[in-house]
Amino acid sequence: MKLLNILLLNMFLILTIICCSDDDDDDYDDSAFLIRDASVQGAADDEILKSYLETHFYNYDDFNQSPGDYSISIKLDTIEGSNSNKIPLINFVEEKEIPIRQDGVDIPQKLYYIVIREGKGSTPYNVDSTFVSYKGQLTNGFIFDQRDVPIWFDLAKVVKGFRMGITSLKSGTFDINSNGTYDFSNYGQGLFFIPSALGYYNNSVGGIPEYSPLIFSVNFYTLSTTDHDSDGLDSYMEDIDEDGDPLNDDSDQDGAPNLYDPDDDNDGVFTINELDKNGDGIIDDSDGDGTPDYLDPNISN
Ligand SMILES: [Ca+2]
Ligand SMILES: [Ca+2]
Ligand SMILES: [Ca+2]
Ligand SMILES: [Ca+2]
Repeated sequence: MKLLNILLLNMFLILTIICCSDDDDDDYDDSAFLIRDASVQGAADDEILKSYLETHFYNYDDFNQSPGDYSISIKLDTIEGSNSNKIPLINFVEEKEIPIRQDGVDIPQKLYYIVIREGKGSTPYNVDSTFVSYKGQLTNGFIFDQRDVPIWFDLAKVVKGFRMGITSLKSGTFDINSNGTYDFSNYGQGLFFIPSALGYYNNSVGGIPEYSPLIFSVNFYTLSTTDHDSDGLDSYMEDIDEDGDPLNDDSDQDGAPNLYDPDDDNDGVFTINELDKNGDGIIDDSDGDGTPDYLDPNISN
C-alpha cells in the first residue's frame, strides 16, 4: 500500500513536470528574477538622477547669506511656482566615476555630489569611522532615514556611494561646552546623488524599493581612523592594489579582505607580529623581493 502511494505520487509529479514545462515555455520569462546588468541599470539611474538634478534646487541662498552660520541645514525643493527662478542642482554638481564589479568586469557608475561647505578639518579615507548627521531620501521625496543627532558611521559598512561621496568633504572643529556637550563648526556639508549600484541595487531595504537611486544630505563633523582587524595597519593602508578601495583586496584569497584579516598572507603568523620585527618603523621585507613579510607567505618567522 505504501509502495503504491509512492508510485502514484511519483507518477503525478512526472505528469505535472511534463505538462507544465511544455505549456509555460512560450510565455515564461525569467529575466525579472535575474539581477539586472549594471551598465544598463547605471544608464537608467543616470537618467533619473539627471532629471532630478535639473528640476530641483537646494537652499543655496541660505548658505550664501550666512557663510558662518552652522545652524543651517540642507533643504531640497522642486523648481516651480515661486521657486521657478532657482538655479538647478545640475549647475552645482561634480561627478566621480566609481567602478562596481559584476561578473568579473568593472562597470563605471556615475556618482554626483555637491560640496556646499568643504569643511576645514581632515579628509576621511573611505574606510574610516565618521561622525555624521544625515538625511537619506529617494528621488520621489520619500525619506528612508534621517539622523539629526550625529552618530558614528563605519564607512566600511555603508553603501559605496556614501563612502565615496564623503571623501569630498572635510571634518570640522569643535568647542567643548561647560556642560560637556560639543559645538561643531567649520565642518563639511554636502549632497550625494547615488545610482542604485552604489546603493542597495537589487535589494529592497527599509522602505527602499530595489534599484532605487539614493540622495543623501550630509554633515560631516569628525573622524576616527580605523584599524578594523587590529593588525597594526590602519584599514586605509590595506588597499594593496592602490585602487582607492581597501574592501576589494584579499591577498591570501581566503574570503576575508585584508582590512578584516589579521593574518593577511595566511602563513600562520599574525600581521602585527610580521610588520616590523626589528622595530625600526619600516615595514619589513626580509628577502628584499618587494613583497613585505606580512604579505609574503614564504616568510613566516
Ligand atoms: Ca583595493
Ligand atoms: Ca584575506
Ligand atoms: Ca589585515
Ligand atoms: Ca602572516
